[in-house]
Amino acid sequence: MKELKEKFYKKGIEFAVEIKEFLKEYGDVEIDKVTLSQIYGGMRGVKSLVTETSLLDAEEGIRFRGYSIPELQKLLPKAKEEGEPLPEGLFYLLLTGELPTEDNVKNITDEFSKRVFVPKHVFDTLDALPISTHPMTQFIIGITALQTESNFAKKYQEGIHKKDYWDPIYEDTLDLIAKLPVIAAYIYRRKYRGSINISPDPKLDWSANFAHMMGYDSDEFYELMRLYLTIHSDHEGGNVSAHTTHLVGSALSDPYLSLAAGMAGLAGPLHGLANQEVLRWISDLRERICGSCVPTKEQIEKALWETLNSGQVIPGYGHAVLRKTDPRYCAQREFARKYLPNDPLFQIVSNIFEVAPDVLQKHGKAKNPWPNVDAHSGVLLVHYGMKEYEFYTVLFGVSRAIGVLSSLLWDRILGLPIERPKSVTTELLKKQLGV
Ligand code: HAX
Repeated sequence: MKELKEKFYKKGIEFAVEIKEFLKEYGDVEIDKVTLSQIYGGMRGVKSLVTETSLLDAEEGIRFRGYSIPELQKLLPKAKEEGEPLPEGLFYLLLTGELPTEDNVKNITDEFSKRVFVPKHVFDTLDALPISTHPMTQFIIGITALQTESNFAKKYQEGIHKKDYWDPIYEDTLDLIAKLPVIAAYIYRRKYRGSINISPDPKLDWSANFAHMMGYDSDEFYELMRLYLTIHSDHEGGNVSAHTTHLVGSALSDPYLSLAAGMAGLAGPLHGLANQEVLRWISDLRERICGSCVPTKEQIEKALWETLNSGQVIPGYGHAVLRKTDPRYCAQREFARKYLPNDPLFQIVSNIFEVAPDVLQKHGKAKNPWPNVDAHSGVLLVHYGMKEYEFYTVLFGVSRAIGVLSSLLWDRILGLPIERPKSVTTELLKKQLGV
């Protein structure tokens, strides 16, 4: 693992020099103008952040270090031939910008395995919460309780040179990614399986081990987790979970606190919680209409209109940046076609896909009527028996940690400053415009 750390350091300091020169030459060049609508409209489209790990194109979808999801499904090392990529490989790619070898990936798996220990006080903290506590709330509390282990927080108190920040943050990043599945699985087993816990298995890769600790030991579920944890990891820097982690980290809050803040953002229904909302929407529909049947397209269309007319959103549809079907949706759809083509819930999700874009277009509000990542993940999980949809966003969070922590690490090696955009009042804006 020394090799990954050394490689990251070398790439980091080289890139920091490159950026310094870039800024020296072009620092005063204006890139885009900002409109009044953008200032009021959630800063949509305003280029005001740099995130090196991934880039989102409205038409094409996400590229991780330049690679699309189908490309990574071919190029990243796998646990089995023709299988799904190992997210450890994606982590290597995000940190170094290079595709890993099988050995590189194996070293990361081994390293995560060595770092799985979670101190007892974290479990005690979780045990003190009412069992009804939402899994995302438990997850955020679990991460915060684990903050006692932060290398960065300790080093900062001892006094550390700013050029060395990246080193303890690197250690915190690896520790966190290794330990999150243990915390997440503990929450799952505590809430839904009578607190009968399953120990990690050091022979398994990171995703399979997570599946194992939750109690899902089939090759197909392992494959699903590898795909799921790869594709949910990163979605450039402006989304709520990535931006929050970056923002909080910019105050030099350690990676534990920064990630907990990012996860609080992911827990919003317009962001990561949408995956639970999709399943809730489908379950409510089935209950109302026909119990366990497959609702017809007409019934789905009627239910979509009812949701819209009652002032609610269609979960799993729309996106702030994307203007086509999310490739993460497509990757999951392909998985379903391969492993569960006849699953009734897959049939329902496919029927919604046929009806919802048209309804949203007729409704005339959403700029993007196409499905996003969250429209498809639940059906795959339910197929393998994970019906507890309140837990789904925790799975998302474990994956998202790979992306946001990789970016945080890059922030610190590049020496990015505390974030502090300027806010204004309407009065000032009117004065500025002379109106
Ligand atoms: N259903 C109903 N209305 C929708 C909609 C949807 N799925 N998507 C957008 N709209 C509405 C917006 O609420 C907005 O209405 P108002 O003008 O009344 O405020 C209007 O259409 C324009 O919105 P937009 O510009 O197209 O979309 P935004 O960038 O404002 O919001 C969202 C993007 C993802 C939040 C939005 O599409 C949405 O609420 N989708 C449903 C929730 C969801 O699936 N979230 C997950 C997104 C992916 C993700 O982050 N995963 O973690």
